[in-house]
Amino acid sequence: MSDVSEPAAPSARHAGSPFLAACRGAPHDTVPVWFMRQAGRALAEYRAIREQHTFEEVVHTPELAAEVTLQPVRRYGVDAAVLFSDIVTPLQAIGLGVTIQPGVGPVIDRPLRTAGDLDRLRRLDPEEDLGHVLDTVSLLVEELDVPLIGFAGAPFTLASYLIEGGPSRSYSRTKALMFTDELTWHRLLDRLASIVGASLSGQIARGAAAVQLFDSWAGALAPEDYERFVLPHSQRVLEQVGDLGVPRIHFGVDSGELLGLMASAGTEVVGVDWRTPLDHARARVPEGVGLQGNLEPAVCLGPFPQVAERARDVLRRAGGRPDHVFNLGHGVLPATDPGVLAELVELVHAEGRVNAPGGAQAATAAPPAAVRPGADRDPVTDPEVGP
Ligand code: 1CP
Repeated sequence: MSDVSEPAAPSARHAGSPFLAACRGAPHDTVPVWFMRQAGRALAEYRAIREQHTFEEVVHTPELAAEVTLQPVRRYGVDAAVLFSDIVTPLQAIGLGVTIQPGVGPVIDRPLRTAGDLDRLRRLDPEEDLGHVLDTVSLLVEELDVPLIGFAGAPFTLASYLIEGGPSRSYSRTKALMFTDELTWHRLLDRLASIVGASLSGQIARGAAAVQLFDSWAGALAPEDYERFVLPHSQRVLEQVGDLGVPRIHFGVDSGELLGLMASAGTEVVGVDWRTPLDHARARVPEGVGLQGNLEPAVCLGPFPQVAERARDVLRRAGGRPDHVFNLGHGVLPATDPGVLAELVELVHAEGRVNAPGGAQAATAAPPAAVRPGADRDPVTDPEVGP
């Protein structure tokens, strides 16, 4: 708990935070860990709140949203909290008619598909439009001992929901707009970049100590298309918050071929999904940019000894470098046993040792010889569990 009455700069408040140190590649002792989607349906205490309230009610009620954000911090002892909200919340706030449907995700009343639809994307004033979310940030900053991660959806991922009307497998309408009307495409992403940048800036102004830009579905694109149609807009988002003194994390799913480009968008850390072994990712991302990840989330549906073996492999591949933040390769699956995640945090804290700069070989986890060759690429049977 903070003992200061004025909100101090995040860096001062969290001087000893291993998470913030790792985001900067600064010296610290223990590998920090948090989980994407650490709040939510895997936790009985979350489901209990959702029995009483809709998703939107939780997000719009600062006390409830703060409570749901704190639940996984208490349960798991993670090194960072992540604001409970959604990537579409800023779009709801400017009146786009988005609902979060249980078991589905965000659904848009009237999808955006033509140049004429662009006018529906007005500017976002964070304090005016997202006051309830920012009040949650303020409550959390008072309450938390660990840094709070703010977040937003990147322009491409948001555009995919707006154009498709909801979750998609092929993104064919999104890509159709991209390839048939490039001018409208760039104008759409430019507007989204302004909205997203404003949302992140608002969260940082209220005390978020780091931000993550989720370009969850960018992996649907070939690198040349990502570079031409998406990167300039994500770059502009990250630039907008570049001078605000908090580390930025840039994440996408299935983004192995995009990692170098995503790193070049202007970020302190790139999030890596489970398909790319962390040491391979390291070779694709320039020095000076850290890595976050990347245990296969479905491994956590299995027995803990297997989770431990795979977590040790992630640590080994991270090599004890000071610029690694342990995470899953994507969000916690709802069927995950919270006990497994609690044990996983303990393991990372007990075994994830950071080497002193220029120090000896990784003291992390099992020696390479103990790891079965190709263990990281074992297919994990993937029971159909919704997001
Ligand atoms: O702990 C946390 O991370 C909770 C906060 C959080 C975050 C960071 C939620 C709550 N959503 C998100 C981001 C988010 N939302 C992303 C980026 C992260 C990712 O890739 O997983 C995306 C793509 C969404 C869109 C979304 N919202 C989906 C996915 C739909 C799809 O296309 O597959 C879903 C299911 C939602 C609803 C939602 N958001 C959050 C929760 C807990 C839920 C489920 C709601 C419920 O049933 O209670």
